[in-house]
Amino acid sequence: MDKSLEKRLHNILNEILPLRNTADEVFIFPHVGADGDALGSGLSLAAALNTLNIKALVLADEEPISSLEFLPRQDLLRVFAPDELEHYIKRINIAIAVDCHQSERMEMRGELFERAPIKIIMDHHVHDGDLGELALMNTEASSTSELVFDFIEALERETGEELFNQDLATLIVTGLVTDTGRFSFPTTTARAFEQMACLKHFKPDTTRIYYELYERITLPQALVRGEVLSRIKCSSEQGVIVSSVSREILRKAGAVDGDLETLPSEMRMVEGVKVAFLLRETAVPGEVRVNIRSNDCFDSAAFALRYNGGGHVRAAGMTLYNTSLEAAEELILSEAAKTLEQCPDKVSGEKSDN
Ligand SMILES: [Mn+2]
Repeated sequence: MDKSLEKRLHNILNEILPLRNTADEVFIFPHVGADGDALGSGLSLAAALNTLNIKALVLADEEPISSLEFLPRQDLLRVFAPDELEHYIKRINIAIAVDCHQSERMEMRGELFERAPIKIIMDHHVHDGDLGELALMNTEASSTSELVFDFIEALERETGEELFNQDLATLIVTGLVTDTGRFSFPTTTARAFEQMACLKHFKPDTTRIYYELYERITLPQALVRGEVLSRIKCSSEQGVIVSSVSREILRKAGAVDGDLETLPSEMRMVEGVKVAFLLRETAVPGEVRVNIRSNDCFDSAAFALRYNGGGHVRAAGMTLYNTSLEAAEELILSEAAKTLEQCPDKVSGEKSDN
C-alpha cells in the first residue's frame, strides 16, 4: 500500500477506534442495487467493528438480491425506509460509503449520508478530485472488499484482536470473486490472490459461494431457458442469433420477466455469434421488448438507438410497438445482419457489460 493510502487508513482508524465501548453508531452505506462487492465489503466491515464493540450496521436501499441471500451476518443489515430519516439522523455518528463515493449512488439514503457528522469513503471506482483525508480510494484495487480486507487487517494490528473468521472470509471472498469476474478480469490484482490464500485458512465454503453466485436457478428459470435455447434462429452467416418468448411460454414455465435476465448473455456465448437478441412479449398487446448482447463487432447501443432504445456498446435494449413476435424476429434478423455487414472489424469497449 502506498504512503498516502497508508496515511488515510490511519486517519480512518483514528476516527473509528475511539467509538469502542461507547453508544456511538457507525452506519455503512453500500450503493443502491448492492452487488456482491458492496454487500460483502459492507457486512464484513460491520462484523469486524462489532467484534471490537463498536456499534455498526449496514444500511441498504433494498433487500439483498436472491443470489446474495446466502450471505452471513445479515443480522447487521437494515433496509432503509424514507420515513426513518429523522430517526437515523439522531443516531448516526459516522457514515462509511462502501463501493461508492457519492450520495447520488445511495438514492433514498443520500441525504442521511450527507448529514452524518463524519463521512468516510472506501471505494475503488474512478473519481474526480480529492475526496478528503477520510477517503480510502484506490482505483487500482480490484474490489472494495480488497480494501476492506486491508482495513480489517490494520484493525487487527492496531487492537491485537482477532477479527477474521469464517463469516468474514465468506463475505470478502464473495466480494473478491464478484468484482474480479471469478479472477478472470485483467483488473484482478496479485493482492486479491494473496487475500484469497489468507482467507482460505478460515474455510469459506467456496463451492457454495460459486453455486449461489453463478449456478443456482429456479425450476421456472430452467424451463424457460430450455424454451429460449430451443427457439434460437441464426442469420445465414451465424453472426446474428435471435430467440423469443411469448407470454404463453412464460406462463407455462411459471416464470416472470426477470427470469430471462441472463439468457441473452448465454446466447451470445455461441461460437461465431457477434450479437444476440432476446425478444419477449410484454403485457401490452403488440409490444415486444428486445434485449441485446454483442461481442467485438457490433454496437448494441447504436442499434437500439435506431428504435429509440439505448444502453452500452455490448448490452442494450429497446421496445418495438404494433408488431408480433414473428414479425419482430424477422425484422431484427435482417436488420442486424445488414448492420453486421457494414461493421468495422472491432468496436471499442470492455468485453464485460457488468
Ligand atoms: Mn466494487
